[in-house]
This record gives sequence, C-alpha cells and structure tokens, in this order.
Amino acid sequence: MKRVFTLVFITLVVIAPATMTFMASTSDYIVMEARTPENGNWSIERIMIQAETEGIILRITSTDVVHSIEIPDFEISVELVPGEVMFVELPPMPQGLYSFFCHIPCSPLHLDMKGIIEAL
Ligand SMILES: [Cu+2]
Repeated sequence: MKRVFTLVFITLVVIAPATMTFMASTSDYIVMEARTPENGNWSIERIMIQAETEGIILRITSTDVVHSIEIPDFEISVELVPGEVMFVELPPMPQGLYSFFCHIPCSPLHLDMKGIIEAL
C-alpha cells in the first residue's frame, strides 16, 4: 500500500508538472520537414497531440522539391515550396486518427509520403 502511495505521489508531484511543461512547449511549434521518400520522407510520420487542443502549429519546410500537406478530415491543404517555412495551425481535433499526406507527385515513391496524427 505504501508503495502504491509513493508511486502516485511521484506521478502527481514529479512527473505530471514535467509532462505539462513538455506539452506546453510542443504546442508552440511541431517542427517537421517534408522530403521525398527517397530522401527520408516526412521527418515525423506520427504526430501525437492532445485531443481538442487549440493552437497546435506545424512548422514545415521542404528540403528537396515541391510537396504539400493535406489533412482531408479538416480540409487542410498547404503547398510546401523548398526554402519557404509554412505554419499550419491544427484545429482542435476530437480523439481519433487523422491521416496526412502529400498530394503533389514528387517522386516515384510519392504515394508513400503519408503519416498519421493521433489525437489522444
Ligand atoms: Cu509527394
């Protein structure tokens, strides 16, 4: 029993504040790069966010050719031109999985350029 109490105490007092700090800092920008699959693909292929959170912004650059990021569930479509930095604000997302992908044929493996946003 004492061990369980200690575990709960550590979680609430030590880990939880650290987690909140982490969430706050990642809600500023999620920095990612768009690259053809041959060059390494999306630098992040699985984005985990807290459901219903406002103000989560993706900061995206293309490091090779012109790409786009499409998030069809939220009608997001943004062209990514090499050398330009694009900021994409995500709307509050209900819990669930949402796909994102590039819709500009950018390479022979273009169809592999996809990822998932997981709202927890
Ligand atoms: Cu593409």
